[in-house]
Amino acid sequence: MISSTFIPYKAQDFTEAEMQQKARDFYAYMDERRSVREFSDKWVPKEVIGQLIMAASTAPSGAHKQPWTFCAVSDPALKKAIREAAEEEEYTNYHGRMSESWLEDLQPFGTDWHKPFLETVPWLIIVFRRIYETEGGEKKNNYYVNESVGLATGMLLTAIHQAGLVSLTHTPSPLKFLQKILNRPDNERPFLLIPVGYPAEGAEVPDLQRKSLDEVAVFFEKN
Ligand code: IYR
Repeated sequence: MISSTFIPYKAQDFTEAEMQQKARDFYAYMDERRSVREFSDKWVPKEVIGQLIMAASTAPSGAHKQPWTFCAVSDPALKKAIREAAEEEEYTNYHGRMSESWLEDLQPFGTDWHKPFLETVPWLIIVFRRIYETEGGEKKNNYYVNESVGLATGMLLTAIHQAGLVSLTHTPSPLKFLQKILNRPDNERPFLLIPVGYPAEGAEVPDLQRKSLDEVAVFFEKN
């Protein structure tokens, strides 16, 4: 329950020069984050995964409902079941369900329906959207669920990066099989599947260019 009392906000206190430096450094650091598809099987402790999830769960959310559930899977039998179901859907995607132009757009990434990393990686985090809560036997819809869960997931990816680990934002589609395999309740809907671990030795990533500031921002300046 949210308390209706207010407490002072502890403001951070940087000089403008410090702020400039921090902004530059953080951009440079975030620019090193890459989606990785080749994972090592090296173990990552459960406590670390828990802390990363707690960082994600600090995201803002509609009416502070925190409408997310993060399922963290290291059980080999479950990882195998998830891999098999994901590969079945992806096989259909790559053999007819995705358009020619979509397949063309994916060419540079070298993806196909094989998803061995779903078993190799120490942890799979499956993010669920909680579309409603049941309070006193009554269904109450959550607010801005997609926005909230998208924000939390972005913060999760940031937390994973700053811990020195790598992840992949994996979107097997449709995702419904995750609900079944993990036996999640009706108010939860799968959102994303995120393998988390160390990169495999010699892992490679596509040589991508990111858009410039001019391409992604428009400033409407004061005089
Ligand atoms: N979900 C498929 C296909 C895929 C789609 C997009 I858009 C990507 O950026 C990458 C992959 C897969 O995971 O292979």
